[in-house]
Amino acid sequence: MKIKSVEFAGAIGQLGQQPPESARGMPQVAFAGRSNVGKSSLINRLLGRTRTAIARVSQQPGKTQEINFYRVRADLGDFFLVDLPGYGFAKAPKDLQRKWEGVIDAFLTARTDLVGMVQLIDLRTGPTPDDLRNVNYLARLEIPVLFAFTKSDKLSLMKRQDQFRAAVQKLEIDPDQAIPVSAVNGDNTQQLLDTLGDLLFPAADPAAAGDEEGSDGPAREPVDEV
Ligand SMILES: Nc1nc2c(ncn2[C@@H]2O[C@H](COP(=O)(O)OP(=O)(O)OP(=O)(O)O)[C@@H](O)[C@H]2O)c(=O)[nH]1
Ligand SMILES: [Mg+2]
Repeated sequence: MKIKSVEFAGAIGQLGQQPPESARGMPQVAFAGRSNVGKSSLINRLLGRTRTAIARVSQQPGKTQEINFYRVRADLGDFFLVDLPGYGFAKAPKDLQRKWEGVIDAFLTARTDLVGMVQLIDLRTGPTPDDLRNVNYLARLEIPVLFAFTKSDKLSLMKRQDQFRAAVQKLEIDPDQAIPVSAVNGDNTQQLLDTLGDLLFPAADPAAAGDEEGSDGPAREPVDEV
């Protein structure tokens, strides 16, 4: 999939607010993960906005404080990328954490146009207990999930492979559901974009036509929390 243009379309900052009007009826894919895991950075990279970021990035966890909607025009069609506030930010006050859980839960429960999620996990640490909790939560909501293991540039090739195998095992997922990525050097980000294209626009994928295997996408079973 090739991105043609992108614009900020609106945000949900409070319980009760709705997604922007322009997102209604449009396929959406949301990015979830721990604060500081690199959600906004990956979104910028996928959208080709490495020089002039559209999603704000910070070294301080807790940067994204709204559910942000980006309208994307791509060769396969128009869609929305949704940047969620991160979880697991230890310094965030408890009531703020609860507020965000409520806002995100309301959006995900009411979702009508969300076709799937990208769950980000830091490749260096692998899935944390917070990550496993979120993955189970998404499985309970029956949302199809792709896994992006971030910051792969921080590891040697050998370590990257070891960490990838360990994370896939811990998550109990098919390796095809996961991809190591780097927002810094762009490693595998085009592959992730192409996979998102298949998820967002299944009819546009000639390989999917006449698929006999009856694959119903990357939905997954809950795994044990640690
Ligand atoms: N080396 C490296 N650093 C990265 C990568 N992706 C993000 N970072 C850095 O990690 C930090 C956090 O990145 P963000 O994109 O703001 O993380 P986020 O998940 O959006 O964080 P919140 O908005 O707080 O939830 C920043 O300092 C980024 O420059 C990557 O692929 N490689
Ligand atoms: Mg962010």
